[in-house]
Amino acid sequence: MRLSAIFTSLALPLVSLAIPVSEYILHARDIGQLEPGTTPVLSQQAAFSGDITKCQGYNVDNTQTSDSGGLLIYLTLINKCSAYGTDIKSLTVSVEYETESRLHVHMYDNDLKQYQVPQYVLPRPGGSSSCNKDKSNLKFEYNQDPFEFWITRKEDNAVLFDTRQNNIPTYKESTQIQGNYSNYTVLPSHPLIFEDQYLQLSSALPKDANIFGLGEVIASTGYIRNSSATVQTFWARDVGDPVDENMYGVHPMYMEVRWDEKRNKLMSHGVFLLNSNGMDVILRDGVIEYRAIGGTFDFYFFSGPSPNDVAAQYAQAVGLPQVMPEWSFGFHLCRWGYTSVVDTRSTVTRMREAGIPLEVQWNDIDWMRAYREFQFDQNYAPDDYRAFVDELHSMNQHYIPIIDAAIGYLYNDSDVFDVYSRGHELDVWMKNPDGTEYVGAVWPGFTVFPDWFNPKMQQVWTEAFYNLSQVVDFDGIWLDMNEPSSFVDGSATNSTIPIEDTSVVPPNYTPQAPPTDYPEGYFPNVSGPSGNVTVDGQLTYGQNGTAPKNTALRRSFATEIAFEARDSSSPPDLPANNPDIPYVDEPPYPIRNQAGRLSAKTVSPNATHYGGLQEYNVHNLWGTMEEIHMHDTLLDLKPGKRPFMVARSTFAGIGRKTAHWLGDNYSTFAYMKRSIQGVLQFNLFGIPMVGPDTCGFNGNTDEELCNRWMQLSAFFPFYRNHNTKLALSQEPYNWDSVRNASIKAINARYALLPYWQTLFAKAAGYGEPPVIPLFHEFQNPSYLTIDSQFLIGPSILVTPVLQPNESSVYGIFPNANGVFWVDWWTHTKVDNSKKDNISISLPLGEIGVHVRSGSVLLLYDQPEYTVKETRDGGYSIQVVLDGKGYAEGDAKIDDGETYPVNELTCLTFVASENCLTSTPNGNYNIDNKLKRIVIVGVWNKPSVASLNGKTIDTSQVKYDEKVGKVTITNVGGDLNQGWTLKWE
Ligand code: MIG
Repeated sequence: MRLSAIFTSLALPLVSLAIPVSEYILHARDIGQLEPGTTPVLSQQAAFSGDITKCQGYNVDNTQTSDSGGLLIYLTLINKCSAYGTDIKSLTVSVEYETESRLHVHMYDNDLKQYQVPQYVLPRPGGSSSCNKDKSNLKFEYNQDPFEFWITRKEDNAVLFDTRQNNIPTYKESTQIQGNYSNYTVLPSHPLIFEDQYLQLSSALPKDANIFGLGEVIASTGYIRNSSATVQTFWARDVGDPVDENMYGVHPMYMEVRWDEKRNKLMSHGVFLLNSNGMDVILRDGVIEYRAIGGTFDFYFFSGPSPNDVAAQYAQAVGLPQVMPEWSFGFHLCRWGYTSVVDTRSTVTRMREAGIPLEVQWNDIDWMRAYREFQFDQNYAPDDYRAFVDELHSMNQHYIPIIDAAIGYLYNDSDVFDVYSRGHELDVWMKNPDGTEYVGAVWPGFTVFPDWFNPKMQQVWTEAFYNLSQVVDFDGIWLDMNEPSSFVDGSATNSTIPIEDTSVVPPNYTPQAPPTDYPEGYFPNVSGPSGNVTVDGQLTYGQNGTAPKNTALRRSFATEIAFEARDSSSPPDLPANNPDIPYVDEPPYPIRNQAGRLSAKTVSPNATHYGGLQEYNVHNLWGTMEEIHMHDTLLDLKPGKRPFMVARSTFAGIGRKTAHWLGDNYSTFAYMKRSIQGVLQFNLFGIPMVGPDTCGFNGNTDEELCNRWMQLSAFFPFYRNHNTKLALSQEPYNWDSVRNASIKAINARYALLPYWQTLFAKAAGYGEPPVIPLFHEFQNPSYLTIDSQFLIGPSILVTPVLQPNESSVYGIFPNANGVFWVDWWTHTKVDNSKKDNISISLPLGEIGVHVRSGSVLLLYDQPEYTVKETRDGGYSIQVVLDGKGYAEGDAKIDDGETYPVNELTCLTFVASENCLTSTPNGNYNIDNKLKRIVIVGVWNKPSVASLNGKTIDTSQVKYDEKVGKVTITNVGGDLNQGWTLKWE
């Protein structure tokens, strides 16, 4: 490729390298190197070598033992290193055995200048007083000169993390990975480096290590990562679901899984680096290398050894996921482009007419006046809007509007925008380095950005939502654009450039024409636009002054509400450590942000927060801090009710407050498949309430893709169909086949709601992920790469068709220890006794859902239009006996809405020797009755069945000999009591 062509097409400033170029230099600003006469950026003029091979690391000076057997190790720099920043000469390594399975190793600067994530953002778990070195399953050992450490799992003597340079392979040549950045994969040596703007640490990995996590990412390899050629960057970024690039969220956590031949078992462990600064993590065969541009090395190690253990131990450390309101498991419908209340209401009506359950209707930014949130578009006039949301509630349905991160700026002196003005008055918007308000641009044009570190921010936020709630009684909130996204690079104004004189022009990214892309294999010139039911994009009323008067546009005195401070929330702790970063705009080590500069498409790292804290250090926390404030606001508005929000940018641990959707995917079969790896990834990250834009966001969908996807997503925790502006309508009523497929899948989903609630209660209680890959349950190394199927808990296996034009699919049906699977709908057994890889027939409109032998599931007996009606209809129990006639299961039942949960009842079910028992335990009173019991795997027709010793009338007992199924109807059982069912 000709270099000059690249240069002219790049909008990046051209820079040249002042630092000497050697083959080992990691410096990846190779673009611009050949352009003479340009001024290097400041950080490159500085005397940093860019050559890590000169660094020799640190010596141990001194150590101290703590009572719990932990350690403090004091380190001194061996030689001047100055690779990409100023060396920090004295470090402390604190080693704490926090629990038997968790070891905390924190390497920090003695001066405490480096940034550390506030407790408010991620409360530290701390240690259990009863844990000590001897009880721990992990062992920390180290060398003195230079300092190197390694961590062993005692149980199997496996070295899990190993910074000894002799054990880590070096790579003097780059390996080709996608993009122009292969220099990043040169790993010439592995010293510990700790500079103000560059921290580096490497650890040895097994060859071909099985790594999961390090997201948010859509990896080209699927859920499993490419451990021989990966550069994973952590810098929150607004970008439509790219492959192998940094994107919305930041979760510097991985799980590694090894096959233990002797034990015949998978041995897994987890590693979490708690650091909010920009970072690259490099994987090459035999090594993982961390490169952070600030902060400290605050590591947590989790001993596993089962994959579920690792996920649970991680969630216990960073925060257990919030238990979600039951209604949020219903079907959600959204799109960008519902132009009015009338338009939105007609969608709700059409869903009901089509008989497709709709639990939650959403609106995108269309509801806002000129995209300015908290003000209403003329076609969303307050009275109409209020009436519409009230209607939804009267039908037991729910409503969620979008809120963007950035707040519209005033256009001129006569402009009115209460929320901006109130925030200006209380001085809560982010600042330029000179103390003026930082002004970027998003949908409303120029915008400011909330400063979540400001102690008054919560008040401004809650007031704004209180006022909104007086019109729209929303049930949850959708938090978009919170990386935060800004469409211009830098601030449009500061103390020397008044906004009137700015040269910055806010771009308009609103799609002007319908997309022309369709799913793979769909040719519109042959087939025409499939399903030509389109939503009317024209204003239906409101022209020529006929619109209802929009009172919300008038200035109302911002309601000042004195909310009582709740115990659960405390104001953000101001940084103990507030470093003044010298090269804040262009750090000497340029992380591989695929947007380019750190400031690209977001707020500049030089913007400041309360107390002078620079965005450079906390960029990756922005979304999560918004979510923490939003959570408090939602609890203020509806005390005691489970908050529900769905957010785009997330940081480690925020599953304790929010759900997440997988962002702007594409209407393609490839992205449908990728939605599975996304759901698995966020289940590993402790944010289990997650799902994709079903039927696809960017581009047009088609009937076949939407049919398959509506069925697939029905088995993900968060189930929402969402679409971009102007793309072909994709509500499930648009095609008959999609309608039928959706109803079928939603009915199965609603029957399974008690099972979902049980899995989420366990996640909230101990951190076990609800949605898991096969290898979490079945110890088989060949299952590690499977991400075209997944499990819901231990008992439900989902096998979708992910290709166009196919009506059957091969799936893995694990058969270890005689396990078999029965079809959810027909109860027919899949014959997996000889092999586990089996083709099943799944014509359009069908998805593989199978129940594992040996399971007892508590279900809702009769799926209805809404979750409430479904719940009110009572329960049923489904048993699938294993080959020995045994099955077990449990259920956790609560009222589905109270926060925090204070009444919960657990039911334990055991089926054995022609007998099924239920044992309740807990304080929640279950009103709804048990209506039906289905037992699959009874191969002799029973002559008599009895409940608690009382014979059940034969008219209530049916037998199906084909699948060996006993069905008992009209049970009328009270689940608060223990009971025994017998059949003979
Ligand atoms: O820059 O609000 O991810 O779901 O429809 C696009 C419009 C802004 C991005 C979200 C998408 C939403 C869209 N938003």
